[in-house]
Amino acid sequence: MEQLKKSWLAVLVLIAIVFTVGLQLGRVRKSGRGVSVPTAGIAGDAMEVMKARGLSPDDVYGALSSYVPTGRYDDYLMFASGGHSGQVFVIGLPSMRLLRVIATFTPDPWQGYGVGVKENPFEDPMSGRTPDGRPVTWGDSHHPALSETNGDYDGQFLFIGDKANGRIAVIDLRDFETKQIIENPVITGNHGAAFVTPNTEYVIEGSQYAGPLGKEFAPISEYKEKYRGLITFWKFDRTKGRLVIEESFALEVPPYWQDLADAGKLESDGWAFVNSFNTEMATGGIEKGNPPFEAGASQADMDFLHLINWKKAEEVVKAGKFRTINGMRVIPLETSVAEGVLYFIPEPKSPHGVDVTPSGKHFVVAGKLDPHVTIYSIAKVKEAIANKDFEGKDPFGVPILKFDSVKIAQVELGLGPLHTQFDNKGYAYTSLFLESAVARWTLGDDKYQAPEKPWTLVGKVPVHYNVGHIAAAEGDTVEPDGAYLVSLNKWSVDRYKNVGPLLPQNLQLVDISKTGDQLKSLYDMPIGNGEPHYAQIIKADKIKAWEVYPEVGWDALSQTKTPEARIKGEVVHQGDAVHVYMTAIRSHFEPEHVEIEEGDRVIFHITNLERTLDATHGFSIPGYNVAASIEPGETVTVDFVAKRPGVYPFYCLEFCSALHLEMAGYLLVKPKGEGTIMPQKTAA
Ligand code: RUQ
Ligand code: CUA
Repeated sequence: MEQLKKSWLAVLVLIAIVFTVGLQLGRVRKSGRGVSVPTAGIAGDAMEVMKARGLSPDDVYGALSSYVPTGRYDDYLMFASGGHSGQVFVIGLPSMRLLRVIATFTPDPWQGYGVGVKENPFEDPMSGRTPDGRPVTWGDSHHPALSETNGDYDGQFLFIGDKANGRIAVIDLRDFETKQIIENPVITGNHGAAFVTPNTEYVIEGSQYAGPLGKEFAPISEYKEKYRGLITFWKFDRTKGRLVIEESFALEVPPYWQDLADAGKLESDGWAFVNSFNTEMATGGIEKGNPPFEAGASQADMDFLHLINWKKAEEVVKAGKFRTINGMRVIPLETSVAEGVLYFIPEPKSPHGVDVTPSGKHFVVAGKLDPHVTIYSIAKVKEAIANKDFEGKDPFGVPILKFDSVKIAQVELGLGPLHTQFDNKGYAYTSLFLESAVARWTLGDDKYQAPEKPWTLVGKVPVHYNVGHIAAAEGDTVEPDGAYLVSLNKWSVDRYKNVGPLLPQNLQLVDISKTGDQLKSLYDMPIGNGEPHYAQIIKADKIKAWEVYPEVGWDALSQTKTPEARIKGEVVHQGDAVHVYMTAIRSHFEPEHVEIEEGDRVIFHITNLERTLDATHGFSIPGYNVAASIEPGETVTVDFVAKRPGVYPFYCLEFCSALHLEMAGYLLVKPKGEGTIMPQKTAA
């Protein structure tokens, strides 16, 4: 009751604010723009709206806290993985508006991605191929990682892992386009990807399901001998914006089903942390009367957190102590042990997330089947390693640190803890999958100090339902922002009007700006696409995206001006190929007739001459599976052999002007041997 009274008081105050602001806006509008907007009685109207729509004080609080009026921008951008849609979603906060879907592992005709246009990574032979040589056209994107400088998001690049096919994609945040997809040549699949080291020296990719290295065959009866996990450190060349396999390396690890990863920072810089959850080395086979994986992999009380000294690993590679598998330098397991690159730390009960705190002093592990989170100290870890204070070795000879000598706290939170995030008030937040809640608890002796006593649970907020990851504003950096947290819920069940048996996921915005147990869920965002796993949230003003490409004739893949750009359309025959240098500007293509012969290879180089924000043109050739997006200043290439004669109207796909429908032309493919109709220029 007391609570209710307080809430109503809050609403009355809010309404008073709305009323005052409304009045002033009204005055400004009347005098400033000469538009008369009735303002009197806003408070009354707001009350009526509340009543008519049956809104509670909390609803109004949520609405007013997340609403971003037209023309105003969001404070944060959230990059969420799209699961097996293969894409990346860009969502504004606090409005929770979807601003962009970045085509990443899956073709998207709107973006001219994977549908006949050359300027995308599908063309690259390293990007992943089916056994018969075709590009792989989907992915299971899990963990996005923003590039970092000194442990802080720098807004330049985004990396994301494809769990299904063991690939990493690189997205350039100047134009929000995918520039590279690179497949791990040693192991199939990943999960602990992508996580970056504090200066984006490396992008970490941890495998999930063990397999024979080099993607070869070995019977499952030889699991212990032949199956392995792999932790890859992909070297990132920031100038080129590419991961470079020649400078990357990987560690062979036991077949323990490695899970999530995180990179150390500040005090733990130089270390990487990777969970595992099948140290039992269960091999399943329910149909043969064996325990299923879910039972076999949950036997032991402890699994092993993998602790990797990647700076040491760099030296080992420099000293040539590796073997090369399919072009990747791999440090053998026994070498990692001998050189002090790899250690194990016991971690309770099928752990899932491992997260490094803002100071880098601590790392937090959540055991799915344990109601606690366990907090370890990197100082204690270093001390234990220096003193060789081990409890023994695993079957592969890896030294195991003593749980009690490196753990500094355990906090009981509730059922099914998964992932942890941080704020700037000394709190940590952990998702509770089984409880459908997010728990807030206090860190001790970290960068910030909460008012409550360290290592205690201080509050929970229910979420709907089955939360996987959570993401807090700048929550993985050395300087988190607090303010907001988004709960990425797997199930939405009863939250929305049913639209059939395949339900949307539910992303919930939570206000974490106040202390103590004051956590408020503000807004529900259904996402009817893919399945967002993880997300990172960056301050919007750190992103400096281009409005139009820097110069007319820009090749978005190499991020340079291309010699294939023209400002006047022309057709040039060159050997067997017909080069069509085409321009696009409101509202025509030039040339509008393209006449070729059956069997000709035709290469369109289409340049959008526009310098106006948003003046994008499209280019489609129905029947030849071509859909291009040509953004202002961009040049794209479409290259195919015209095997089927006929008349193919091509047209602009974007509604670019009032005469957009007239922005069209004809591709005329004459049957072979019928002579030239239109005079065309021939290259010397
Ligand atoms: S994980 S299931 Cu990030 Cu919790 Cu992929
Ligand atoms: Cu250009 Cu429509």
